Amino acid sequence: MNSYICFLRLVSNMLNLILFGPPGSGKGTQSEKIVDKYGLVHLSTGNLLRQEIIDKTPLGLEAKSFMDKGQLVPDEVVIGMIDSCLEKQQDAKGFLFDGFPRTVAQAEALDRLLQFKKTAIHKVLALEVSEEELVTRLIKRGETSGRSDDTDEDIIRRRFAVYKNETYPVSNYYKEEEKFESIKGEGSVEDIFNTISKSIEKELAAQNLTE
Ligand code: B4P
Repeated sequence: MNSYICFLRLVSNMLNLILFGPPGSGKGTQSEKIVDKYGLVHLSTGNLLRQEIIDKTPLGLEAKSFMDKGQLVPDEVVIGMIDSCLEKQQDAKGFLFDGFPRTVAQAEALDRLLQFKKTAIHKVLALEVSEEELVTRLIKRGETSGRSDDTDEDIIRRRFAVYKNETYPVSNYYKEEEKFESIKGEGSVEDIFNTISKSIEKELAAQNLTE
């Protein structure tokens, strides 16, 4: 199916996806390609928080103290941020949530926010990558990104511990709703994107959003 047809079909119905996975699993990398092909609105809490830091807002200053230590930013801060983004995007054909939800409380809040818009999450695509590969990727990104949370291996390892304790349980939340799908996140960016595209197109077909 070509992306133009996909885009047109989405006008009459929303498609809401979550890209899930540990730090450095390629969520940001794959998100760019997904929103480009399917015309979804990209909501990355990591990007939104980094922009708040650049703008030196009070929210950004609060967030920075957590992010620099490899911790999660408090739920109420992140949920409030997503709420106001959803409000501003009344005409969206659908959303791609990247790096959100990261706790079960965030997942529950997202369900409530989408219910308010008379829609829901349709699919959670989870990128699976080994921890050693993740560390290698993040240290490499740290050499050029200037991100303070990528340069120190201890902080990177702390982010994985936070992922296991606080974020991994979110996968069970969506498994119970039968919305969860694992995607092999190692290999070339293009091959991973092809697998993701196949899964999205299956979902579009299931929703009768195909030709
Ligand atoms: P995020 O911005 O979400 O970033 P991330 O998890 O570190 O990385 P991502 O998975 O997007 O990886 P990328 O594509 O860049 O979070 C940063 C911080 O913000 C969190 O630690 C937390 O403090 C805070 N935060 C964000 N959301 C929050 C929330 N909801 N609640 C609370 N706190 C929150 O890829 C990584 C690297 O790998 C790149 O260099 C890329 O080029 C490379 N790469 C990608 N795909 C590859 C492939 N197939 N092969 C080889 N390398 C690849």
